[in-house]
Amino acid sequence: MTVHVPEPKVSSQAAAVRTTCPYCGVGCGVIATPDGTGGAGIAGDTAHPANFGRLCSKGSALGETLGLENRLLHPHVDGVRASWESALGTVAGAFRRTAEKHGPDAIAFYLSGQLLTEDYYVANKLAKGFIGTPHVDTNSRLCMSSAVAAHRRAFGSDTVPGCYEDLDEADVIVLVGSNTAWCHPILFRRMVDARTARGTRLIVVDPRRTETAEEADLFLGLRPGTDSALFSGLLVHLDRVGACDARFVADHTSGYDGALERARAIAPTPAATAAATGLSEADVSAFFDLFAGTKRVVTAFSQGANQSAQGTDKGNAIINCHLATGRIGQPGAGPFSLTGQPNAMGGREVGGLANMLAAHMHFAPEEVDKVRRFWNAPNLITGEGMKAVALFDAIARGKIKALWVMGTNPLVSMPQADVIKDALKGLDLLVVSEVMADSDTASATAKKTVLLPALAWGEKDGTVTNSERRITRQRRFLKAPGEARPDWAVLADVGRRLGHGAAFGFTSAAAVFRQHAALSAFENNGTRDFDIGALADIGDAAYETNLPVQWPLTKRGGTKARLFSDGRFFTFDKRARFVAVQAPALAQATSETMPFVLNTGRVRDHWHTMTRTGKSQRLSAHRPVPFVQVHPRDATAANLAEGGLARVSTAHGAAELEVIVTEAVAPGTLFMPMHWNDSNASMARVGALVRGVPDPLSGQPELKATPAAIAAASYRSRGFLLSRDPVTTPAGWWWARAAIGGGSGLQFATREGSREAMLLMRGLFQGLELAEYADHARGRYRCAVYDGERLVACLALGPEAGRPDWEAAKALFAGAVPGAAERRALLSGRAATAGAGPVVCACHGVGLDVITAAITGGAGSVEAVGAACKAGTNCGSCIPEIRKLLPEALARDAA
Ligand SMILES: Nc1nc2c(c(=O)[nH]1)N[C@H]1C(S)=C(S)[C@@H](COP(=O)(O)OP(=O)(O)OC[C@H]3O[C@@H](n4cnc5c(=O)[nH]c(N)nc54)[C@H](O)[C@@H]3O)O[C@H]1N2
Ligand SMILES: Nc1nc2c(c(=O)[nH]1)N[C@H]1C(S)=C(S)[C@@H](COP(=O)(O)OP(=O)(O)OC[C@H]3O[C@@H](n4cnc5c(=O)[nH]c(N)nc54)[C@H](O)[C@@H]3O)O[C@H]1N2
Ligand code: SF4
Ligand SMILES: [Mo]
Repeated sequence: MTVHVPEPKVSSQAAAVRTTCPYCGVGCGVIATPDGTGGAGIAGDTAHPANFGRLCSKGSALGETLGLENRLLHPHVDGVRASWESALGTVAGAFRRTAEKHGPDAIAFYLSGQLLTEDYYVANKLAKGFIGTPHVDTNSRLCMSSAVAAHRRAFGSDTVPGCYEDLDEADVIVLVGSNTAWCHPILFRRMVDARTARGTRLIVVDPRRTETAEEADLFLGLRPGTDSALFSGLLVHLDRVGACDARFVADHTSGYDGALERARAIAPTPAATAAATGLSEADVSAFFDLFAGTKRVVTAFSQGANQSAQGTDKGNAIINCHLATGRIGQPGAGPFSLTGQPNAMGGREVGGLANMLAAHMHFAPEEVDKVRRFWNAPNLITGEGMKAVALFDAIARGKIKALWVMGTNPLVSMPQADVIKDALKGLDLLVVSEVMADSDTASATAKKTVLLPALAWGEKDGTVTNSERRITRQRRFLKAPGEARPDWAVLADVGRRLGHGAAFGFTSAAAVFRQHAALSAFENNGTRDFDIGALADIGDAAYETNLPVQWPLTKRGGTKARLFSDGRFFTFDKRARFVAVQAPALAQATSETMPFVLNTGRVRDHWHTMTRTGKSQRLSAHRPVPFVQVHPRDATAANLAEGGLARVSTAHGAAELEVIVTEAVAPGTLFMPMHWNDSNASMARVGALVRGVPDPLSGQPELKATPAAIAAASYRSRGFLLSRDPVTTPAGWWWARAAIGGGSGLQFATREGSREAMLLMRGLFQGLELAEYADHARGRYRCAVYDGERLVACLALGPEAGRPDWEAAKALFAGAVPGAAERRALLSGRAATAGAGPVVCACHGVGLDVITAAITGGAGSVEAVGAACKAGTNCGSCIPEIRKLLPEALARDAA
């Protein structure tokens, strides 16, 4: 059966379109104004309740990521371009054969919190109801499955009780394992505004002194993995000082005594809490007093809590303290799981995790029966499937024969990614739905490999749900490029090819959404938190215009900004549960050979595996190379210099990274970002290093604490090469590539010297004019390549330990046609004019040197710096970095 999916109208006029940012879970409203040539102007939507017009650096730079370079535009089978007909025929045929020969549970799906709800819904329905495999998991397993498990244990449902207004209305905000200033920047601005407006105090709990910590009133730099001890100590303290809400505890909860007894065993006193967490007793007491003495407390948590082998307990230890004080579902008070991906919540709503069925239903027989009847599903599964770590393990063991990966890049983001890379080779069928042709996972191969081109942000239509349960539309404002199609339509096509025409006859995203909404309300009657029944009959026109809305949104009850305000939860007796948590312990101890704890996470301007933010030169300027943060004490001991290269290794793999020596990390710990991958760095894939011991309850792997070793990596020369098109580096070089104005920028290190570099340039750019400066005795070589007047490449190489400064050369390269003085400057390596330094403010492209000059010139505050050089005046994501440069901060650091 063929179903005609009408092309939604895209006006060629520059009509502004309201849509949602495709990055983080804040879910900011964006107004995109297409320029008619494939690009678009981007602005914050002042009417959107998540951001009121603000965008962070990543959101602001969305316009720079719309280009079609490296896009996957056509289906491919085994590396050869194929028609949709033949590619989907291959997929459906292989699925059918696999199911016949090995059973349907030899087929697996690995999905993503970045899919739209409609994509996710169809994938879940196809797999769990019609193919009949329970093995559907998602990258959200790596992201917030511990928060989900903690919610379910405490509330009987996976409910985020609060809303963003709680952040505006809180008097204390505790951020646990959350680098909010960089990872949820617009929410962070709301928190900082609250501080200005009402004196809200910010407390940051993180083993690393992050940019968020820099802004905090109290920073608790605890030992990795010890959060449960901190919150156990807090529970004991709340009880002791009488800060608990005895009435709420008695009327609306159960399990208090057991949880308290366990907490007393873990951290009976502030002194014991200090000992268990490595904090000072004074800091512990200050935290306890602030929490106990303030009614309006929000505790927001993300990956430092979730990505832990005890992530579920960490979540419950936090929730326990809110239940004990009755601070839940009230204005300005509650536990708040900050979701990472734009549609982490939508994935939970459709049931995209392996331990869920659909629409917040699990596997109770009556739930299975409901979903079976609603879908009229012939092969509905009756129990949980394998969670990500176990799933990839089953692939390695040959239990799974066919895998469909959609909207995620597990060869970078999964722990033990090298093992997974090998495992995929053994699959009979690997299907990858991608927008980029060159992602690490799109480059993987199996016995049969099918690549399916997906529509990207700006090209597709659907909905996403943000951290506060707000459903917002992503709308299309660009034409579909090549043969790319929406993921939901491709999944439905496969469903039809497998003989399920009636169930997969969807002709629009709106039609999928209506069915999803109807299922949420199906025989619900208030038994399930997720109910958007009021949208089950939404017309196409209203789907175009009506949203954003917050769930629940029932036919009769309307919407609620906060849940549990009435003290009624979704357990059978309507009481919330206290949970007795385990004493903290790292999943894996360090050893003599692996003496460091390797922590991993994010930087301000890159998104995950960089397939999109990597296209933006603005975003690539902030942190152009992969790095490892090392404490000065450890750097000295291991002979590591700032800007030099180091090899970080674990039992699973290794990476070579630039060293940042900083007291932001504690002695004995290292921090490495998760973003770089095999297409933009020689050896910096985080997944290769990380062990990933799963939490026993949620299955979320520990990504923040792998035993590791570090040693200097020695190379003879360091340098950079700017070119219009990316240049392939010789084997054995260390390199990292970043987008720069007008081309591609390569930072490299090599065991070769200036002569070899000279030969390389002469070989690469034969027939063009090479202006060269060589001092082989000192190992220096500089070269600028011209095509007529136009600068087409530029290389600098020297023996320095640190990275040569490329800012001046980058500026000239972006200008394309340098004048005489500038040509000389390129060869001398000295800037023709005063340099700007490494970029701090991505929005206005303001460099470190400019900001320091403004401060030296008398600018004594963030505002004054902004007035002097514009830095920090747009999205504000760089304000913590600017504040660190102010005399006050420098004086504090020196003290
Ligand atoms: N710029 C940017 N923003 C993003 C993303 C991105 O890729 N780039 N991704 C989005 C996604 S999907 C997610 S999930 C979020 C993640 O947002 P965050 O959770 O804020 O980000 P991470 O950097 O992964 O980790 C947060 C912090 O946990 C700390 N941590 C490590 N171990 C512990 C511990 O034992 N206890 C405590 N308390 N803290 C610990 C780390 O030092 C780190 O600073 O960001 C979202 N926003
Ligand atoms: N060591 C370590 N590992 C981590 C983390 C960590 O902190 N440390 N964080 C974990 C977390 S929280 C997360 S969320 C994951 C994120 O990890 P991934 O999900 O692997 O990262 P992304 O780069 O966001 O991958 C999304 C992929 O989907 C593609 N894509 C974009 N839009 C579409 C679309 O519309 N359709 C399709 N089919 N494809 C699309 C992109 O090009 C990209 O390749 O990483 C996890 N891994
Ligand atoms: S905070 Fe930034 S990345 Fe997150 S949704 Fe808003 S603009 Fe996008
Ligand atoms: Mo995430």
